[in-house]
Amino acid sequence: MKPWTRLVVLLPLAFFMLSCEEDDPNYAADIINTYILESVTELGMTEDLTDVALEDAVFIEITRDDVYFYANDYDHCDANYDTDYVDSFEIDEVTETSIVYTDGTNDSYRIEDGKLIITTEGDIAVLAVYDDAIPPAVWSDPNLLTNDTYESDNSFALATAIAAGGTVQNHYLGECEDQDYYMFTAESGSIYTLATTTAETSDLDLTLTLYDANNNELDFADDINYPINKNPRLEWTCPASGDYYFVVEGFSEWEFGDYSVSVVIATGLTKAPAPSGENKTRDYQRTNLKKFSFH
Ligand SMILES: [Ca+2]
Ligand SMILES: [Ca+2]
Ligand SMILES: [Ca+2]
Repeated sequence: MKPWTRLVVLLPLAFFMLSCEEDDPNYAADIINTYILESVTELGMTEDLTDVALEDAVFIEITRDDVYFYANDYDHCDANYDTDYVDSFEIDEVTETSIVYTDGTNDSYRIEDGKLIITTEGDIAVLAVYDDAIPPAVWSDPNLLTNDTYESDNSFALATAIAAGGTVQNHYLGECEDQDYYMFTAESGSIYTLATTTAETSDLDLTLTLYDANNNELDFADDINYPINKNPRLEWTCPASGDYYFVVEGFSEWEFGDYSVSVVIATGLTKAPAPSGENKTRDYQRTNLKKFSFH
């Protein structure tokens, strides 16, 4: 209901009841909602975020008193962590065109095609209404990851088969102790190189643990060359033909990002190519989250 419509309906009732209700339009009611950040325009450049996975999305909740920002964060892994938002600002009042904060700053807003459009110093954020619960469950449950087509694979029973011929698979390590299990078939006496690769700009720090068919640990690798290359690489001579497993996981629980993995027969210095996707979107959004803290 538009503010003026509400006035038309409510004012006669107010007069009838001889009440002293305020007759100012309640503009706050028009913007109180939960939103997902849909696009950001900075310096005239628009970044469309409509296809971003929930793992990397930014959510904004506007209540009568505050604006809350939600971004995926390792703190969501902690069951005792009781503040889900990463930033918040107290609202003083909402006018027809502005959100005024208690610190004296304000942002312009308008509603267009059901979307809330915020303008801050010439930059624009488009917020679409989000109907599901926030933060989304995927932020704390690696089994729900939507941007890793091999999930769920957090156990030996769910291990992904990978050929020992140099096939490269692209995976995503989620926060909150995502583990990616792999199974490959090896031949006695052959030398295998198990390795991950990440984009040069990635901070992802992975480890790799090798197991036999009975889930006994055989070997472990962390960094090729810390801190320059934090990928694990394991060279291993197979003692007996059969199936073997390995697990790729983060060095710490707050690691996240894209990586590639390969198993190659180490006849030379075969190197897996860099992953096709890197996690730039996430970094970009983090930058913009600060920008669109509205201040
Ligand atoms: Ca994964
Ligand atoms: Ca996994
Ligand atoms: Ca590592």
